[in-house]
Amino acid sequence: MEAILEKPKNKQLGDLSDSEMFRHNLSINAQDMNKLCSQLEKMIFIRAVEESIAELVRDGEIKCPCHLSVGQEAIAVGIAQHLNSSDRAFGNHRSHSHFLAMGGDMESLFAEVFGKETGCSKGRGGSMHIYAGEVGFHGSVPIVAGTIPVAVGAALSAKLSGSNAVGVAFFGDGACEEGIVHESLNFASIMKLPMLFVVENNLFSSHLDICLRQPSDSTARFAVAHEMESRVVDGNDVVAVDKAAAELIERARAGHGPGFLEAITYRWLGHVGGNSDIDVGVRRSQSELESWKKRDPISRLYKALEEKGGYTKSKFQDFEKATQNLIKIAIEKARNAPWPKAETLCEHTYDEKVI
Ligand SMILES: Cc1ncc(C[n+]2csc(CCOP(=O)(O)OP(=O)(O)O)c2C)c(N)n1
Ligand SMILES: [Mg+2]
Repeated sequence: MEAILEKPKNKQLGDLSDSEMFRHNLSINAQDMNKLCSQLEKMIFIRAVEESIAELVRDGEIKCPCHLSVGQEAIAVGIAQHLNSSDRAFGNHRSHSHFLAMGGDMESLFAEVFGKETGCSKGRGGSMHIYAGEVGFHGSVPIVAGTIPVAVGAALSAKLSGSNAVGVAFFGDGACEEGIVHESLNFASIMKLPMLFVVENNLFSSHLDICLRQPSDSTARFAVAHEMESRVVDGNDVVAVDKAAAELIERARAGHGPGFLEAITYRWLGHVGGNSDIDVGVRRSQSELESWKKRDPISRLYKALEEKGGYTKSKFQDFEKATQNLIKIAIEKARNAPWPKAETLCEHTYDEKVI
């Protein structure tokens, strides 16, 4: 048992997976300042929502299992920027950030995690089954890798109908250990589908380090195996994610086939729930966590913007305050919303609409 817990050194990501590296301010020269400010505010917003959910989970008021993306916000924000409501994006068990970055309604997310009828899945889904089809987020499912072939199907449908939409699957490094991922990559590649595979490689699948599960810590090798265009980026750098997403999505829309974006990151909270020190019953390394927090996607962008005079501390505080007010209202509305009626239990099981 001891031998298994010793971390092997199969690190191909190099500095990208080294928590001591990439703590410098982002390089934002030649970037559109308004876009960066909007990305910063989206990340602050997502983190504030998830931190509120974490608190409500710790207090026992939210009872459904919640997998939070605190620390990983730059990935959803950098990618959602390039998507629109006719695209078909799919998430996984950790998808609040995808839902919110794509423009899903925050009040309906709170109502959903409270299990209320006004929730985005009418209170039947909870945190792991969220949906905002109106903005192009076609749902999340907790079965690891379960949505990936569905996203590929959506990309096939977009191609066959001649639309300019792309399919997007957000998934984790752990999902790459499911066979369906490789079938999906192969099919998307051979059919040249307008598809983006996004691996949020946070180096863990619940409590297990990727180095204990795979012969390499980088998943982009699977894209290479399927002759697919890929990028490996610092997932805590929204500028890098944005650039890679722009390139891969543009290629896909132009009919040049699918792309694979591996974004290296780290989650600040445990696998599930609102605590930072526990990962499915196993104690996490607090020193590693503290080290990764120094690569915070929000403070890195904020500091870079502040240095260039693009954002100020008071603007940051005002935005946080306004966000907290919106969250407070959303929580109160969720608390007061009705539960789904027992007699409607079997409703909304299937959606007759074809996406
Ligand atoms: C098919 C399947 N196997 C196992 C699980 C249990 N499970 C839930 S999340 C998870 C870890 C997934 O890790 P990763 O894909 O890296 O995503 P992360 O949690 O790191 O965001 C596991 C094993 C599951 N939900 N579905
Ligand atoms: Mg993971």
